[in-house]
Amino acid sequence: MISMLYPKMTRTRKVIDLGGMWKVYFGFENQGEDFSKGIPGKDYIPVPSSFADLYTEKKYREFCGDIWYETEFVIPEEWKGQRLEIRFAGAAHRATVYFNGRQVTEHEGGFTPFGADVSETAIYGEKNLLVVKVNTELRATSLPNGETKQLKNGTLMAIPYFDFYNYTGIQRSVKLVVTPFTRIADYDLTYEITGNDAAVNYRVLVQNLKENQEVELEIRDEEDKKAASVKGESGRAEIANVRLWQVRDAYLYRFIWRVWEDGKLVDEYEEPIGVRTVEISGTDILVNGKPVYLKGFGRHEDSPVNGKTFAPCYLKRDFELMKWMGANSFRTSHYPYAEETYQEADREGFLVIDEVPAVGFVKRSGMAMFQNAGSGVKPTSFFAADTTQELLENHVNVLKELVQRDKNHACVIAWSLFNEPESISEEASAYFKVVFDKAREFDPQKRPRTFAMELSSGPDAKCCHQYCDFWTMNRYYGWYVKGGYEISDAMIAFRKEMDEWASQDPVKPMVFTEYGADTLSSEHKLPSVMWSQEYQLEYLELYHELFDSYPFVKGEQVWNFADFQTVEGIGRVNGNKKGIFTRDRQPKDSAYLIKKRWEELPLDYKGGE
Ligand code: GCB
Repeated sequence: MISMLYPKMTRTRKVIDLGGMWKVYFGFENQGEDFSKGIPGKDYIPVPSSFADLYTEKKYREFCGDIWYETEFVIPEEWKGQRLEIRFAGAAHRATVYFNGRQVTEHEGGFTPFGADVSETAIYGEKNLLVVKVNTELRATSLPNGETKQLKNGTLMAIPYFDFYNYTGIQRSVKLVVTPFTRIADYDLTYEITGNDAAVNYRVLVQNLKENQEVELEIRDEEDKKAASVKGESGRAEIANVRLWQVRDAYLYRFIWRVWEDGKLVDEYEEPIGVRTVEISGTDILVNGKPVYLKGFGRHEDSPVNGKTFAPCYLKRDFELMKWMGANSFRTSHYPYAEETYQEADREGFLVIDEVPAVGFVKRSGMAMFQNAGSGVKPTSFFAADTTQELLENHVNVLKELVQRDKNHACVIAWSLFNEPESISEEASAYFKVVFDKAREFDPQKRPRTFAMELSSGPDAKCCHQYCDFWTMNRYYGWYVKGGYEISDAMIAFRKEMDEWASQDPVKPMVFTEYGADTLSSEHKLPSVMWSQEYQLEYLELYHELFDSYPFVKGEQVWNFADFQTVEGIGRVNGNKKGIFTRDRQPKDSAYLIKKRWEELPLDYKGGE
């Protein structure tokens, strides 16, 4: 098993970043050939990167199929006897890894880490060859969901059932992690807060732990004072006068795990950890027992030229902009983000709804996808396919990897298990039950679970929203449904729907995870027309009025933080333009409107109502 812990240098561990320019080979004519012992050609590409926007020819941008990557490096003789792991933070959508010509692992899913123990396959004191085959196809069994078709000229083309661009490749870091064979591989934390004190219940997994070895947890505060110290593979650490992690007021303790043998340090690992609780009570979302109102965004990992490459400058800029807006939360729409995003959210006190890449579970592409929200057509057949069982296995697996990776982050307050799936058939219900139960089973902190519901998952569609601990809504009344001059009718329909939600038993907290209008930053028009900045402002004001009039609405995450790349077609003008910021992160007029509102809304807005 590889460890999902973020790779860190400590007194007992080394981490070597293998990123840089790697040789690459796009199998235009040679799909299916085996290059595991070395790849042809002379083309080099940055790792990590999304390849799509790097080249000048369309055949690269739209490439679909197998891409081969290769790099080589020397492993020093003195590392013999230690455990060597090659760790990929994410390669989309599936990868096969070969080390010195031998297959060492394969992985399905583009947004969670995987890797292999290569201690045995390594050649010490000499050059080692790392080859990776990445397959970029979308499939009926893949998360995200889609299909791959063959054009008449033989070329493969990915057809996503979602609108964000299908950026692929080795998009996140690749690291060589050197640890002792006895190593800290995983740990779980849960908290009980009583008065000024906190009890931390923990369980740590140490691989190859010997009988004469002892495990220790030491907790130090931000002033580097010891807050607690306990021994054993599981137990309870008491922190007196605890300083809790609060929304936009983060406090992080250092949790240091050690393995000792006869007074000698065997392994050491540490992470900054925020102590906090999360629960749902009536129509409130409680953090540390107090109601919170979510203000923020649905986002994407998307930026010019980078595509979905993890881009640290955009990470920093995005957090600065979110803080400037008065935001306190976001959803990782529509897939697990790079690990560094959650680390930053922990430091900045942001609340994160962490989403599984279960998007496109309606089997619609192109214009049909955009028009759906207003069509009133209820999709019912998605989960009745022959491929459903395999899809479910992949879904549960990626969910397991996600929870394992992110479970100790204070910022993660909920799991979003799907985005806009078909949710009204019996088959859907059976499928949802498994996924929701698994989320509960995997998460030691038992965080609230939800799925982002599109219009056909309305209050009448009882079969799936019953599984949610809180409701999350994606709504486009006034955009896909009766846009422009008809928006007054759209808002009447919207209020009718809201009244039906208000009469559910029980009523649960509702967070709007999407609402927005495509807006070209170049367009002004008085009076407004759709796509103008004025229309986005009018649309948002109507939504704010509606949110304010329903006490159980406990959050608003506008779609989208920034304009982002989509597939080409008549429904999108070189990208989705619902951003409050442009793709290069400059504000549209709407940013000032929302900023004013969010700066005024108290954190406990409508708490207890
Ligand atoms: C949605 C999807 C999101 C799209 C958005 C839109 O409902 O969840 O991925 O980008 O609508 O703008 O159409």
